[in-house]
Amino acid sequence: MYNSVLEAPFVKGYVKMANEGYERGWHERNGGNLSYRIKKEEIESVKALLDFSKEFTPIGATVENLKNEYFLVSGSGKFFGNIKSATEENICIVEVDDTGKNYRIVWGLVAGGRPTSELPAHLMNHSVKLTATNGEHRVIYHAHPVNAIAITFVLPLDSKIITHLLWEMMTECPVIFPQGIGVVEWMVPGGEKIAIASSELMKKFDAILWAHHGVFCSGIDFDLTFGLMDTIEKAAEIYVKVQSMGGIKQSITDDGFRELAKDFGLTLNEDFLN
Ligand code: 2HA
Ligand code: ZN
Repeated sequence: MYNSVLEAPFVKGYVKMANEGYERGWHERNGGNLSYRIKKEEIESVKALLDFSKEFTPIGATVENLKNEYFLVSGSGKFFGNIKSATEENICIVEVDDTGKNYRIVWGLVAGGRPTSELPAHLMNHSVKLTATNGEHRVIYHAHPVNAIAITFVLPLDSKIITHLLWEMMTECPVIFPQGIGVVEWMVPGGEKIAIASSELMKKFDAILWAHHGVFCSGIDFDLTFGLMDTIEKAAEIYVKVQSMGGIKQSITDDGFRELAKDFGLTLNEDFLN
């Protein structure tokens, strides 16, 4: 159907989002990673261009409900800033085998390399979200936005406290993340422990703050997932500015949040209200 995988709209959407994140300054060096669970019809549209000759290798996690799924993912050690100009060198399509334990690269990373070091976290989050959203969510995005990281040095690492403050920072925040944000204490990245902690929280939340590291977001498509990251980072930036002006003097009340929820038809996470 296409002469090159690069022509497929899902690849173009991925590249646009990765580049936007880079331009925001959320991806220093090789920071961050992005994965997309490819739709059946999308993978069919490029199947003739894929290479199925490589061996399967262990994921480092078991994701049974993702068996035989395909993902577009960034490469380990690759720079987001290069994805737009050298797409095939920096991202790849991986296929999960029929046990959900192994993957192989079927396209991309043409100069060599492996998928993101956070592949276990990405696939475990996809696995949880596939179940939790009935297959609606397809994008998992990890970035290193400055202000969201900064607040984890001064606020208690508590999902309720951080969510409530971010909700207060901009009226649209509770509309965009009504369930709130989960917080994971500092852990070594890339491993199974952080992947398990994140995927546990992903059962409830669409966004997770990794203390002193970054943010993981889940969403239906590229725009919504990017928009969630952008909103969280903007709210965190407002908080940093408010603190630098002497701190909160007045704010939105919990009754205000409840009114907003009523008018907007939202179900706000009551655990995070007082
Ligand atoms: O890709 O962001 O968490 C580098 C990272 C690891
Ligand atoms: Zn990271």
